[in-house]
Amino acid sequence: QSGKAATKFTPTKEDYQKVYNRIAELLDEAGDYDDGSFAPVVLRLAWHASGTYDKDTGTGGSNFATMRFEPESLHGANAGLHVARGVMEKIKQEYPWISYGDLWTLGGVAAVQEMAGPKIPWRPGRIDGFASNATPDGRLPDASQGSQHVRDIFYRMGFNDQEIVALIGAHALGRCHSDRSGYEGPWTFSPTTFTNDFYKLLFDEKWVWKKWNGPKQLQDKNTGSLMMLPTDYVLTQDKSFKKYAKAYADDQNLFFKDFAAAFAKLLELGVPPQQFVVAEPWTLNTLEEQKA
Ligand code: DDH
Repeated sequence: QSGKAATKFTPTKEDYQKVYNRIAELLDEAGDYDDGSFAPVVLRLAWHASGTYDKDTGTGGSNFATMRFEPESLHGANAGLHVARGVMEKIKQEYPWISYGDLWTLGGVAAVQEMAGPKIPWRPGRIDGFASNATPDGRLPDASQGSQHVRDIFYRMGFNDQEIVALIGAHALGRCHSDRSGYEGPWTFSPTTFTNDFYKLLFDEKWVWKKWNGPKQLQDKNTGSLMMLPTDYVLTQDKSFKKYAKAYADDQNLFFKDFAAAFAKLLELGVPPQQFVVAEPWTLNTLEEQKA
C-alpha cells in the first residue's frame, strides 16, 4: 500500500510465548547430536552472550548480541556455539521482529525450563547492535584457572560468591567437546535434566586427574565417565565457594531458587533498564504446562 506507513508490530507476552514454544520444539529436534538435545549448547550461548559484561565500563552483556560478528564469534571460549546460533537463526527467520539478544536469552530460559529446571523470570527489550559494540577476547572464564580468576571474572559482572556458585551449577547440563574447548565428557549422568547433581557429584565422588594428552581435567575414580574442570573443582577447595556448593548439594530447592535469580540477573546484564518493555519480568510456561 503505497504512501501508507506500515503499522509497527508491538509483540505481547503471548507472542513471546509463541517464540518460546518454537524454541522448545527445536531444542528437541536434535537427532543424533550429543545427548539428543540442543538445550545445553543453547544455554551456553545465552550465558556467553551475557557474560562479557563489565560493570565498571558498562560494556558487554546481552544487549547487542555481538557474537553474531567476527572476531567475537571466533573467540576461543565461543568455539562450538555456531551450533546454537544456527538453531536460533531458524527461529529468527520465523519471527523476524524479535531482536537477537532477546532471542538468545529467551533460548537460555527455554533450555533451563524445558530440561525441568526452575522458572526463569525474563522480559524483552534488547536491541541489535554492531560489531563495534563487541568486547575484547578474554572476558569469559578460563577453565584451567583457580578461584582468584573465577572471582575476578564474575565480580567484574557484579556477582557475589553465592551467585557464582549457583551459576556454575548449570554444568549439570551438557558436556565438553575435545574439538571445541579441548576438554572432554559430561559432568553428570543426566546431562539433559537440570538437577543439583553437579554439586552432589563434586562432594560424593572421588576426583582424580585424568591421564591423557588433553588439558588438565578431573575424572570420577569410580566410573571414569564423568568430568570436572579445574574451575569446577575449586568449588570444593575454596572455603567461601564450598559453603554454598555444599548447601546446593544438600538442597535442590535452594539451588533452583538461587540459580533462577542469578541467571535472570545474568541475562539482563548490559541492557539499559529503560529499554525493557515491562517493569516486571514475565514467567513463561513450559510446553508441558500448556498441555494441561
Ligand atoms: Fe560452562 N563450560 N563454564 N557454564 N557450560 C562448558 C560447557 C558448558 C566454564 C567452562 C566451560 C558456566 C560457567 C563456566 C555451560 C553453562 C555454563 C565447557 C565445554 C567449558 C570449557 C565447552 C565445549 O567443549 O563444548 C567455566 C570455566 C565456567 C566458570 O564459570 C568458571 C555458567 C555460569 C553457565 C551457565 O549457563 C549459567 C553449559 C550448559 C555447557 C554445556 C554446553 C554443551 O555444548 O553441552
